Amino acid sequence: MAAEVQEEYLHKGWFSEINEMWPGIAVSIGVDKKLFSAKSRYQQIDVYQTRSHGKMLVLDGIIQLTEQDEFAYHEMMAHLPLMAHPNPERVLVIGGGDGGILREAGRHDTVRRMDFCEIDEKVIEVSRRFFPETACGFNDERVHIHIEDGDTFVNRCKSCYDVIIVDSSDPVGPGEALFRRPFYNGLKQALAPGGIICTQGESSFLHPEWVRELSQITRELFEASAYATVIVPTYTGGHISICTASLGPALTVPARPMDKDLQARLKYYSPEVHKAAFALPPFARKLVEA
Ligand code: SPD
Repeated sequence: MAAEVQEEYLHKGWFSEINEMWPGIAVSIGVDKKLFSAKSRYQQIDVYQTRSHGKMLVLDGIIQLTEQDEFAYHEMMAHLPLMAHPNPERVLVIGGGDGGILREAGRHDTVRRMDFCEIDEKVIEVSRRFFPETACGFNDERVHIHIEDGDTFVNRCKSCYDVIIVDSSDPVGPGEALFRRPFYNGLKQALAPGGIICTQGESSFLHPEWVRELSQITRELFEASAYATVIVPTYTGGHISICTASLGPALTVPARPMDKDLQARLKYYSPEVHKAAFALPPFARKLVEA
């Protein structure tokens, strides 16, 4: 039914993110045409030319990024953990075949190696073709690509990384295992002393159950954990949460000053935004403390 309604809207020039994950609510974006559509081994991949937000990447009917506002999500997912670490050298990025997190992580001079693990090679290929300004992250010579399930990859690593960033899709389809306790155990083991993880944490408005679950898991496993929020107008709800946890001190404030040249290139992250992002309204604070 949802697919039929979605098709009907498409004929009228609107992509509508109708999905059982957020019943009764949907973001709609005006589209000029579908630029690409294919089914990979794992998921349906579509690229649209929107009327107002540049090109848009959609996986299994869910918006992953638009060229106009992807910077907000990618900057916060990368710079929150990297700035909370005093000297991040070894970074692992799981998921996010568009390369946006790699682009942002690569802006840090301290970073010496970035391992990148993505289950669906096709997403990388499509992103390189249609989103060169996001996928430029793959051109960094510090990046080592592993086409593999993140859960399996992480279980082979022991004390390897200063920062691990999990840019997953939603907990339906290939991303589901990345929201479960065994995966977080694996992340913990893969961290070097003082290491930090940062994962896509859904929304306190739309998915309180996932926020509660991830908060409980990270609180039990790590020394410190905290939830942040980033505004992303083209995600349903207009925002998304970021789950962070550390084997070291609290990560709600930057651990070092930000390089001035780096700050000048950013559009969303700043040390002030870092601190503010962790301030939660009471209903959300209750969820993360439950
Ligand atoms: N509800 C959408 C969640 C998408 C999270 N991943 C985005 C991938 C961008 N690199």
